Parts: sequence; C-alpha cells; structure tokens
Amino acid sequence: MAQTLSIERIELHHLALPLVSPFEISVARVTHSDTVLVSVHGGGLTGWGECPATVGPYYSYETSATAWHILRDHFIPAVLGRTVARPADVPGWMSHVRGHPLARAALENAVWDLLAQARGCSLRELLGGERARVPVGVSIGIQPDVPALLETVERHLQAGYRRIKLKIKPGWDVVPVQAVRERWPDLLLQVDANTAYTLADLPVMQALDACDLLLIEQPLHHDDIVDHAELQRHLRTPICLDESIHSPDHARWALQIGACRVINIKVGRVGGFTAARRIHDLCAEQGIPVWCGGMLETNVGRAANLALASLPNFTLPGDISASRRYYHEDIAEPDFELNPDSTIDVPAAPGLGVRVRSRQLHKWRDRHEVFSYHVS
Ligand code: NPG
Repeated sequence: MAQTLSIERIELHHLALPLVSPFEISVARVTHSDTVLVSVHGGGLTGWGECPATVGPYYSYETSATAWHILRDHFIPAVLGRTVARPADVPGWMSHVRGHPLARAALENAVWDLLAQARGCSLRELLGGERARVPVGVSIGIQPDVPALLETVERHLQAGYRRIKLKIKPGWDVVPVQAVRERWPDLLLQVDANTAYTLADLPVMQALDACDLLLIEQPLHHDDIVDHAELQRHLRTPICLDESIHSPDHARWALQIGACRVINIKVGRVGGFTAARRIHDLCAEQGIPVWCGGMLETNVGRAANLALASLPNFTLPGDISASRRYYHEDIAEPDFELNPDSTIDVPAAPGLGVRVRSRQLHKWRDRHEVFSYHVS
C-alpha cells in the first residue's frame, strides 16, 4: 500500500539570482535566474520544485510573473488540502487549466520530491531511473566573435566536457560552427537555433548539415512541426525538437510526420515528470533517442533533471553542467561536480537529494507567499 500524505501548506518563493556570466540565445540575453521555487509541506516533510521561467516571454510565453499568478490563483487551490498517494495523481487535479507547463511542473515535481522522501527513496528510484551517473555536456551562448568562441570551447573542454552545444542565430551560424569543427574534428558537437530560421534558410541548414553535427535543435518556429518535417527531408543530420514539444501528444504527432529524429525533454516545458516520463517511454518504443535540456536551473532543478536523465532512453548527453558554471552560491547544496568522464552523479539521498540553504534563500528571495490548508 502506497504511503499517503496530506498537502498541508504550499509556499512560493521568487528569487533573482545573478548568473556567473550572461547567457545569450537567439531570442534573449539572460543575466540572472528569475526563478520561482515551490515548496510543498506535509507530514513534517518539505518537497521542492523549480519553475525556471525567465523575466520576459522569449523562450516560452510563460514568465515568472505569469507562473506566480497561475500557481497562486489556479494550481495551488486545486492541490492544497488533498491527500496524495501517487505523484501521477497531481496532473489530473490541475487538468482544468490550459497551458502554463513551467508553473504546473514546479508544483507536480515538488510533490514527487515530497513522496520520494516519505518513502525513503531517491527521486531517481521513484521515477524508475537506472543510471547512477549521466552523460552531460555544456551549452555555449552566442559569443562576440570566433576567437572568443574558440577560447570558450577550449576552456570547457579543459574542464572535462566532451559534448558541446553552440547557440546559433542568423549571422552567427555556419562560420563559427565550421571554425569549431575544423579545430576539433572529433568533437561531439550540436547546435541550437531557438526557432531563429525559416524554410527560406535551407542553404544555411545544408551548410550546417555538412559539419558532422549530432543534431540541429529547433531551427524553425516554436509551434511548428510541419515545416520541420519538410526541412528534415532535406537533411542528413537529425533535427531535434525542443520548443515545439509540450506534451506526449505533441511528441507523438511530431514523430508521426517525421518532424524530428531526436527529442529534447525539459521537465518544465512538458509540464512535469509524469508527462516527461511518457514522452521518454514513447520515444523509447519508437527507437528515438532523447536527452535532457536545461534552463539554467538552480541545484533544485538540476537535481530534478539528473533524476530524469537517469531513465534508460536518455542516451545523448544532457544540458546539465556543473553547479559552478551557473551561480556563485547556489540556493541548494551539495553542488554538482563534473566527473572526468563528462558525467554527473545522480543524487542517491531521499527525494531530490539536495537541501535548500536557508541563508541563501533569504538572501536572494524578493517575494514569498504562504498558502495553508485549514479544515473548516
Ligand atoms: O545549461 O541549463 C543550461 C542551459 C542550456 O542552452 C540551454 N538552455 O534554449 O535550451 C535552451 C536554453 C535556455 C536557457 C532556455 C534559458 C530557456 C532559458
């Protein structure tokens, strides 16, 4: 019989945490984490979930402000006071609300952490993950020029990363990618356009196709799959979808029409672990490799990503770098370190396996709200 818990209290915490260095993608320049953490309290335990939304609606239509509003006014009232036996019950309680997957995932994932702790098992075990360490890479934002890019790649290779992802956009694509490929002919290399191109850019895509890349991530529009299917027909390199996939159905439709050959799973983008695991399973059945994306999470979200990436079909390296790449003093401990074989250990302690540092939480928190359940 599964152990049940009452969800007695939920808290929202907004943090503005400066990044070690700004991160530029085709649609935005991120200078700090604008994250909303959700803590769910019950049975003397606390579970944590992270909503890695950004200040503006660039990568996604969600922002930290919309996430706060949707959590406070819609998701929390639907979950507070419930008795939970299985984390997979949570999506059903929130299914009357459309969209807002980043907000939705933060609350569902906090319940996963809570229940894993209640059962004394790691989140990895509760999810059915198999590996104790997972292969990882590093994602390099758009750089001022090619020499700066080569130096940055070199630095990350020296740190031990064996897979590099380059952010691209029109005007910063074939030349920098060729420069990296020429310098490191055997490097595991992939690119991410964050939706910056259209089908009219086929010549650029064909030039990238000649660069021996692992994959080309989300070259076209964020809610397209039809044009991606057309583009994939012209390329040898697998297209990987990120922004276009918000649910198991999106993944099924994209695969059905040949819009991609790889999927990036971000637990936030797809609305939580239940959906993320379904996409993983669907892709495994169809022989489609997946990998774990990152959204500059704190150690709370990073621990969640590592647990997810321990599932067996996460065969490509994830965008999960060592903690020191992101924040000088993370909100949770312990920090994650890179192993010499370009892997990171999946936490084995109960739940997420990280502990929020209350000093850091108070230092960086600029908004906080508590929701308690009172039996009337
Ligand atoms: O290491 O967490 C990381 C960053 C990986 O490139 C990365 N994330 O488009 O996938 C992306 C990008 C991103 C960053 C997306 C911030 C949204 C916000």
